[in-house]
Amino acid sequence: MNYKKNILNLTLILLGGSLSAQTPIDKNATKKTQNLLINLHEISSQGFMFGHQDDQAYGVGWKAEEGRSDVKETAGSFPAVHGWDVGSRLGRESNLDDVRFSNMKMWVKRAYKMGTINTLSWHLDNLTTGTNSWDKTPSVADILPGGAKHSEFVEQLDLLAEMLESMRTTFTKIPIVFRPWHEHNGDWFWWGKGNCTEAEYIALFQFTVDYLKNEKNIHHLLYAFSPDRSRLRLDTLARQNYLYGYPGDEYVDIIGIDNYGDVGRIGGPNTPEEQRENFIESLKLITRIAEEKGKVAALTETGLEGVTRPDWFTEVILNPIKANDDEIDIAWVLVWRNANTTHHYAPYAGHPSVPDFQKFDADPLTYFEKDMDKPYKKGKALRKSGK
Ligand code: BMA
Repeated sequence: MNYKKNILNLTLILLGGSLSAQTPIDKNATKKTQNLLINLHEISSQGFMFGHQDDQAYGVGWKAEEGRSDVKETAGSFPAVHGWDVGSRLGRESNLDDVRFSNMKMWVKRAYKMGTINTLSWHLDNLTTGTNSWDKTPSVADILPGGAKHSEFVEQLDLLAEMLESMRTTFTKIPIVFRPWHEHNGDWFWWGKGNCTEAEYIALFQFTVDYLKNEKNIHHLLYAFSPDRSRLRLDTLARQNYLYGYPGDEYVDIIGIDNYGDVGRIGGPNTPEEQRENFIESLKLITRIAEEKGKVAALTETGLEGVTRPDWFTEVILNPIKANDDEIDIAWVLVWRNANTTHHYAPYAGHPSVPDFQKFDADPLTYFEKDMDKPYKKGKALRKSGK
């Protein structure tokens, strides 16, 4: 009886799905930003890009040296994704990890020109107390409209918009994946669970997007949502649990996850085998949610501090993904920053994990800078094909 209706619904779902899959939430997104999203879909169905936080800014034993990168000096090529952070406070000379904003702009441009992708996170200070992101003093209500610190927050957004505007070449605004208010299901940031209500968090995310897009006319961003795996269930309630604080399909392009707990951390509750299973499950989960919503999934942060397992890149990251690549579609995997010999997540020259990192790079499933072609032109993102 409902046969025709079902067919019609199915057609609409398929059409709607494929259309939304191609379109950023910002209906006025620049052509290159639109193309990037289409390409991210394509990339995620083939393999995944390797990303590194602050890659060009510093590494183990060096800082702001022309053309350097620990990833390049070990794998032979820059990462395909370059992560940056615009905290603690815009308007200062440098960010919270001492990266000068003027340099960051230059490196963002360089990453763009080499055919790679930039993503920004935001460890904004707690504006209520004037201290850092890890100060849990409730602040979200204060910075939302009507709150005592709202104008200070708007000032930060204005400065952010200014910075984003300046991330450009002569003719083009550089498309950027913006990933604000990350790991919000954890309780360690002032925007985290327990430090604000879910409704406040959603309002914060929505206000941020609406303000940049509608008030500041910023149209070269894709927006990423990225809960932390350590506070996520993986059982039958996983989907519902993942969507805690989700601001809605109109506010998110990238379904991300930050996962440090399933990738070899010692001292956690799970055995290495359980971690591996959970790692796979967490990536299947974001793949499913992204697929159902017509979005792109990504492992937005991960890493094993100090890369204390020399075969970490192939055994902990690559092989589990490869063994499940029919159920895992992620556009990138980004490891955190290389601050020093103990706090680093990518190898550096001479580190025991270098040979394995080179194997990881050589695999058809992984993409570094040398594998990227033109990610801002439709259908031309990659030089090598993965799956
Ligand atoms: C953390 C550490 C800190 C750093 C912060 C923001 O994971 O790396 O040292 O300040 O990220 O980048």
